Amino acid sequence: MSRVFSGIQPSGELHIGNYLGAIRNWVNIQDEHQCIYCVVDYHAITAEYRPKEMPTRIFDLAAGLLACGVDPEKATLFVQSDVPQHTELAWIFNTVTPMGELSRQTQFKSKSEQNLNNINVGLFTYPVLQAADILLYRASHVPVGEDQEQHLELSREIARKFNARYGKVFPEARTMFTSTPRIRGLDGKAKMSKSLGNSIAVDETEKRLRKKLASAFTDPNRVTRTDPGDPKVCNIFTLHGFFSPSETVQEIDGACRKAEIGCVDCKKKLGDAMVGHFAPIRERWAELRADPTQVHEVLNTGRDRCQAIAADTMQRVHRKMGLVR
Ligand code: AQP
Repeated sequence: MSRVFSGIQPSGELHIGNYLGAIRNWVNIQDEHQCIYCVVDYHAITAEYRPKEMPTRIFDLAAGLLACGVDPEKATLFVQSDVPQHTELAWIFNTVTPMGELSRQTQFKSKSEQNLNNINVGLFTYPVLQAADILLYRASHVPVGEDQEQHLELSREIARKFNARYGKVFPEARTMFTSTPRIRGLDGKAKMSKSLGNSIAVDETEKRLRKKLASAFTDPNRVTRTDPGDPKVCNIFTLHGFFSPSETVQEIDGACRKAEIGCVDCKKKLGDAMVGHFAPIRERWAELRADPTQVHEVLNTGRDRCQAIAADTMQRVHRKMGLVR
């Protein structure tokens, strides 16, 4: 069984970009791989946040992941700050990471534009900590969305640099994408993202979900109800592909092209399908919120397993680097 690692930030709502771009994969592969999933709270602190809210965010995200189908019998779920070796290895990786490569990371550029008042060093070295997250567990595969590909390329380079300088410890982790690694937001253009305000949460109430869908952009060339639409460019149609039965998707495809269905009805059908899809997840999530001990037990078990692997990796790292007495 190959080892898989992936993480998600407790930086706000769990949205359907996270769900379709990453979490779906997390759930699908847990039978065939040894999966380690992490709530990456040290990453989340690179943006402004309220410390008082963080414990709830961490708990709620962990509960949400379990509700989405992460199975603690099959996969390990834990919180990053419970395993101090993440930051220890990140420091070591700082010493082999080329400054030039780090400066070329596009996420740093876009995040710093969004946070002009708080362009911190942690935001800059975020990909180094991410490399440490993955390589601490010597993971060979990382299921993520397309936005993370550049970071993963850097993690491979860091592994190569470390191995070349000190001797082989780390594999070069490969990226695992879902069939749609980039989910667009309600604007139909940009990546769905909490910070862009174009997202739909997994646990949206039915009322809010329908309201958000009503505001979503469709085919920009379809101006009136009688214009034929092009499902290929419509984000609502893309979402039907995930949530509606294939017959409905085919019907909508034909009807939209012939202007037999308008965007309002098309969105209503999508709303029906999404409400049905997410109902069991919302229900399970509510149960877990009501019984926090279950979630804490899962996270404690995850912490213990991960601490053991992390200690083993750091022992190998220290030996190779001569950091021993
Ligand atoms: N729109 C997306 N399409 C596909 N995959 C996505 N992911 C995030 N957005 C999309 C994937 O979700 C996983 C968790 O990533 P994260 O914790 O880094 O989430 P995020 O980047 O915090 O999500 P946001 O909404 O984009 O946050 P902000 O706005 O704060 O930057 C990753 O595998 C990611 O690829």
